[in-house]
Amino acid sequence: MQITGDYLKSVAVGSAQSRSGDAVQATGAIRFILLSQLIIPFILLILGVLLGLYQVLARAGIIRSADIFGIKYYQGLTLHGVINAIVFTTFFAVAFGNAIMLHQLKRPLKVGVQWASWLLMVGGTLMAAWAMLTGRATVLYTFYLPMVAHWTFYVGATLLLIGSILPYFLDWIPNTLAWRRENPNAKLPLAVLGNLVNFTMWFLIILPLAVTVLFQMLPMSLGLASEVNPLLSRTLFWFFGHALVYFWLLPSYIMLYTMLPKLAGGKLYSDPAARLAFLLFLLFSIPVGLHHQYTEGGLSSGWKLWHAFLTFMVALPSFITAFTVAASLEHGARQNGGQGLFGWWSKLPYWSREGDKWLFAYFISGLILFLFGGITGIVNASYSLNLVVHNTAWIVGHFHTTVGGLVTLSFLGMTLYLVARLRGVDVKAKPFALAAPYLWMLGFVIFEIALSITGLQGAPRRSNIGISYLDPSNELLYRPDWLFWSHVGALGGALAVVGFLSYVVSLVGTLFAKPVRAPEIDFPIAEALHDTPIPLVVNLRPWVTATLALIAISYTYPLYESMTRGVITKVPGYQSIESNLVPQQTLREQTKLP
Ligand code: HAS
Repeated sequence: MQITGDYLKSVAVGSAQSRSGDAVQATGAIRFILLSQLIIPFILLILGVLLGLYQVLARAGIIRSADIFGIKYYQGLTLHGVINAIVFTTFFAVAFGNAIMLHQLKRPLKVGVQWASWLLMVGGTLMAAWAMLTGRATVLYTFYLPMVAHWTFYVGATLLLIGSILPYFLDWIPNTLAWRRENPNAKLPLAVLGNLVNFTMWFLIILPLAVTVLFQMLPMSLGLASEVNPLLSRTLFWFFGHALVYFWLLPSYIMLYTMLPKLAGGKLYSDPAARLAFLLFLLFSIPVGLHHQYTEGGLSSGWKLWHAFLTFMVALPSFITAFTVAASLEHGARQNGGQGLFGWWSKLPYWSREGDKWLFAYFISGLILFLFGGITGIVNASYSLNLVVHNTAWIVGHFHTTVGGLVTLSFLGMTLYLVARLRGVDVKAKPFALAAPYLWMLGFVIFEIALSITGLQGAPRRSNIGISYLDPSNELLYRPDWLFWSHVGALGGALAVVGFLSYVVSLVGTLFAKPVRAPEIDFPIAEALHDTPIPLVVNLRPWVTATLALIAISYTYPLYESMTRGVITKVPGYQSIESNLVPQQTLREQTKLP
């Protein structure tokens, strides 16, 4: 079927199963929009990744200059976090969502909607990028108050988020309803269910963020308000901020459930288990935000404990995923001739260059990193253990094996895959494409171990410790015991960057290769081994109702407490970076022994 920029009538096809694997051709405006939704964030990601290298070298005390190419430490940290964790992920989730809906439902996307979404996202990103690059927004990617940025940062972020939700309301929901009318007895394709769950959650969490941005951050930045309640801002931010991590994760889970089993040579072990995992994410992803605020005064411990309990519940769908994915891998490996208790591990296509099998390397490397990310996440979630690791380098290790691990690797792999399909070319420089995820994984395993150790030793996060605790000339603060592992962490970070550069070689080669076939969208969708229909996981509606109820139960009182017990702070409004910076020399002098 050809999907052009114009509206096309859908084709009647038998069932959801028979659709999977059918390619749709992509041309015109939709092809341009999809390709640019993948390429624009990738270009920004190059800057984001290089600034990550700067962070790790600066923190280890290997670079001690006040800035690099004019970019100062917190400015670089903000760019690194916002580009990698917000811009790259959001653009990818929309592009991938569009491609999945097109491919699975075989219904066209509306060109007007897609252009509106594109313009808002690109325009918003440019505004926020201007604020960050000119030093007017050094508020980090967790931009809650009382830190203040220039108003363009907030407006830019708002436009990006509005643009990202438009396709959900104006394309995907109408297309799903139309598909449902045509196929009243068919099961919604699994990838479509995962995508709809993800963007339903996305919509629900954008709302609390919008409240703090529109009613607290913007008025403060513009100097229209002179007082603010930072506790309320943080509670609203984390209402958004934890589910945000599952907004990053679910596109990866869609790939793990629907594509990885086929690449491994087998079938998805259980379709109902996969559906249950997605629906449990909807239920438990949002009412857990207080686990970021365990140490925050003003919120009572009973509610923090409730959120801690729900945080353990949100780990459940990942445990289900670990089991289902492992079983699917085993099934695939045994189809390839694998035998014995562990002997089948050798029959997986770790290094295969055949067809699309190179993509397997991205998923398996991501899964191995996610084992570390999952374990450290469980530690973070524990109310008492969190006191040991909160605000330390440990947390940085955790999120570089989750969002920086499975999420980034699967997004990079799928970007390369889709760019090749949408351009009608074969993936170029496959050995580089294959080496990239393994180098990245090895780098971040080393990085994770090193940062976990320095975190347990007490090394803080969000701090340029290279010019304080790791500066031997600083008699008061110097911590030689942090030095070794900080350098090991820098080595890990550098190795991951080498992996990324290897990926860049393949992506750029693919981007400029001569087309050999018509552009298309196709995915290696696996069939399910166990596919018994279970009514509990077929209908979204009861899950959405239960989700809303659980959010209301979990957030009504904490929000009331934040409003009534939060300390109201006087604020001067936005001030330029120069007036806020403590010169490096002054910092050194302030911390010298008399
Ligand atoms: Fe987290 C902080 C708890 C998952 C991201 N998290 C963060 C921050 C980020 C982040 C960015 O409770 C920092 C925010 C900031 O800047 O302040 N997190 C959890 C828990 C989970 C979890 C319980 N986090 C994620 C994911 C993220 C992410 C996913 C990004 C995508 N996190 C926390 C807490 C904090 C936190 C506290 C606040 C800490 C503080 O004090 O500030 C769980 O969802 C994790 C469940 C995962 C598993 C792993 C399952 C394993 C699988 C792999 C199987 C492998 C196979 C391969 C099959 C249970 C699926 C085997 C094959 C072979 C060949 C071996």
